[in-house]
Amino acid sequence: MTQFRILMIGAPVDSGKTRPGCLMGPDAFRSARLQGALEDLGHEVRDLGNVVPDAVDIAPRDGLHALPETIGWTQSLSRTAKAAMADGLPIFLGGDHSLSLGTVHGVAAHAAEIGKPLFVLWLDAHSDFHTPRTTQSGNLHGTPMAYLTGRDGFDGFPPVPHPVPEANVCLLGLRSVDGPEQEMLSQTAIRRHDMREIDEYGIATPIRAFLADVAAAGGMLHVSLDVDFLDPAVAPAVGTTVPGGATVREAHLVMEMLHDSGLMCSMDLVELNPMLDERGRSAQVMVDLAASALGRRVFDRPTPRLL
Ligand code: HAR
Ligand code: MN
Ligand code: MN
Ligand code: MN
Repeated sequence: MTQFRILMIGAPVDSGKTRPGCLMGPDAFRSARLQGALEDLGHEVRDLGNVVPDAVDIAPRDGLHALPETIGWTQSLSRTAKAAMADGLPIFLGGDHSLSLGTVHGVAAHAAEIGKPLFVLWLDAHSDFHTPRTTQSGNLHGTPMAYLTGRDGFDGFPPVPHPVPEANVCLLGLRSVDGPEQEMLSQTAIRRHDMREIDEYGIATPIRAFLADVAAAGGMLHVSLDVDFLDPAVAPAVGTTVPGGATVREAHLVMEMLHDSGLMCSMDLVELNPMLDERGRSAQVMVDLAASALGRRVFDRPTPRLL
């Protein structure tokens, strides 16, 4: 098995929504033994500690929760991500999903520098495709995909010189997409797969097609895993639960196929709110999923090809 140099980077971002708690996420992942689980697979793992947000001189804006702080995080995480990409495979321990405004921004800068196309897999109940102009909640964790694909409306944020091409984005697990998001998404080439499609065709079908395209393009893949991708019955520790999510087995299959593909270069683990957890079980399921994405398996065999 390919061994990686894995960099654990804490991103205790809690500014992307009003309900606090995600700032404890990085330590919950540490307490659930993420580092040991990855070392058990033979990887070299370094815990680089937690990032802090840049201090920025930006005015708050009505209707947007904690805008200056979120911009500060975007700046510092973009820099951190770009540097980490040159040094190993970063896993960003969130923190709410607004951290991806920064992590993917930095990963995209790295990809552009080495001349590889960047692909993004967004495992989430939500499309997170609002802009600061369309959001109804004012919660910026609902905006990263719009920012990273180059939508307007992100005044005060770092410019996006390397937007992720729409056709390189795959949203998987959708079951809560607001009206303005539906409208904007319908005008893009973004791949979007809701739970109904997963029910009808199985989760392997869309992910297999997407990974084949990443490989054919010689691309690199960033994976952003939101706790609410999972069904709340198995992962309750998230402020934005939506019933009808992925099962533990569906999520592991995605991770196992990611590992087999050898395409994943960076990962976010986001939205874990330990205040809402039950005996640490959501943290544990997220750690187990990360381990699957990095090679944990029962039998050493290639993916069975049945079709
Ligand atoms: N669409 C809703 C909003 O804008 C909920 C967004 C939830 N986003 C989170 N979880 N990152 O995906 O408020
Ligand atoms: Mn999300
Ligand atoms: Mn550049
Ligand atoms: Mn979500």
